[in-house]
Amino acid sequence: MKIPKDEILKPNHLACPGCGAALAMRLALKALGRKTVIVIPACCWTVINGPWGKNYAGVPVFHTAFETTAAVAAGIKASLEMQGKDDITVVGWAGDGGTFDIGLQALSGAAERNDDIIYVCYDNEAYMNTGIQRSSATPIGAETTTTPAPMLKNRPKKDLMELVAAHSVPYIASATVAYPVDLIKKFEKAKSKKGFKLIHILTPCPPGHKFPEDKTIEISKLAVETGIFPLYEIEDGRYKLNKKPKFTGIEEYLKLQGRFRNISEKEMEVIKENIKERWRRLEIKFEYFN
Ligand SMILES: Cc1ncc(C[n+]2csc(CCOP(=O)(O)OP(=O)(O)O)c2C)c(N)n1
Ligand code: SF4
Repeated sequence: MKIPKDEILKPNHLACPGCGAALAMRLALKALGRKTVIVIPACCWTVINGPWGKNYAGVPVFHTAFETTAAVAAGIKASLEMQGKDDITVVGWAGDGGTFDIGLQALSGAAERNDDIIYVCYDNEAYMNTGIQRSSATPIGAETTTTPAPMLKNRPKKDLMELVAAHSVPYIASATVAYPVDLIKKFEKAKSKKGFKLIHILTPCPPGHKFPEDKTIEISKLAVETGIFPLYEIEDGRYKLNKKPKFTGIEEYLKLQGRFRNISEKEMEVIKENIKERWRRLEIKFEYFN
């Protein structure tokens, strides 16, 4: 596969060094192209895109209220269609707080109506923009400012893919910045399909997850290899695994990130059990719904 050379995301954006969310946008835009409108709620990406008058994304961006990403994206798409502009892709681009929690109602509404948009959740597993508070995407054992040690996050991460799958939409995929070709292909597929598409991207965050800024790719790769972040697609209800994990390196993944520095042996066992249990359920789907 040829990766498009066009760099739509401008290099002087305002992300922290090593930001997975900035890299995710750079790769996504390569697949989406310049005929794209992006809707962004309150999140790190509001800041990354620059202050008033700047627009480092390189395509039109509509900044909206936290709760409304999917509804606004659906409205913009409907308005473009009414004007006969059918060749513009409209993307809702929100963090995990704006997707798993605060924007979930609008997301569910757009998915149920099968609105013709791509909804992207860039998942840095906490509310990073406002100072690293726990979201329902934060994994078990993570330290955040609202789950300080010794009261670490004690509930499993919400399963966004399966939640959206319950709406019977045409396309759902997970991706991460460590696998750029896979990510770009998924955006190309989402762009080519009509109806509601969800892409869930794991985007490691150096200050939030507490790791050095040159470890973003290593960490996102380990997330897939350990089985912590499965790479798969659900296309018209059919499940397809994109990368089989080795199921090793869990300790290394956790050790690389300061947010897990206070986990106990017991919490480590819970994390491993959760990975096993999730894969037990997923493998049934890969086998019987393919
Ligand atoms: C209704 C509402 N509640 C709270 C806020 C404050 N706020 C702005 S950004 C943000 C965190 C966003 O977190 P997430 O969606 O995970 O994106 P990230 O910052 O991690 O990229 C919060 C709580 C707001 N703008 N609007
Ligand atoms: S806090 Fe994290 S997600 Fe936000 S800009 Fe910095 S690295 Fe990116």
